[in-house]
Amino acid sequence: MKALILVDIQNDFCPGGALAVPEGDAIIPLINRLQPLFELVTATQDWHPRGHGSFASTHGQPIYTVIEIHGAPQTLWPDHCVQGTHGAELAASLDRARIARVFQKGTDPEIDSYSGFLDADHKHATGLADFLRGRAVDEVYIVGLATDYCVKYTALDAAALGFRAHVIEDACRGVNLQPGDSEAALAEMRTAGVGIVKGEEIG
Ligand code: VGL
Ligand code: ZN
Repeated sequence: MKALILVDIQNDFCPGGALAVPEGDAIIPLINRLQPLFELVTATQDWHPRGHGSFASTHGQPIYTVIEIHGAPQTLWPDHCVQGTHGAELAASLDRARIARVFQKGTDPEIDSYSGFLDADHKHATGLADFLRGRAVDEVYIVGLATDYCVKYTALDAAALGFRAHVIEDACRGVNLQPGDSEAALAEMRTAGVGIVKGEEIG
């Protein structure tokens, strides 16, 4: 059984948002066309408390500084996807009718969670893996934002957790703090056994 996972298609990652991904909203029409091709659709939602440890403002540091938190490098972001704000809501043009459940992540004030499955410290699960296994899903297709962060870590965890994992590359966009970050992320996913496909190949 195959499932489609919609990663962080939220206002703050779309143009005009607090952490806008270039062309972040351009993927939504394709994703809406893909949804009916899957029996199960789930979504993830970046959902940070105010003063989250991944926010530059929390540390009084410039955005995009990399610091160490609990022994791991952490990029510091503009405040984004704060619980209950408009920026944290799923983008209005995303078709919600077929989304069986939304899994929130990044809720621990101190630990970031790029992956839709597990926090960065790999101690806390969102429940997505159990939900999928409970519905006999063994294969996942991942789309959304951002290719070089949450899509990448969601896909790497999906493969590590034993799902046959694919990323639909034209249904994703990257932050690209450095030019080429998205390409490098796709290469890393491919090396980890994640299939990289195009939307037109699904059907
Ligand atoms: C993301 C940076 C910070 C993402 C989330 O959804 O890719 N990126 N929080
Ligand atoms: Zn975040």
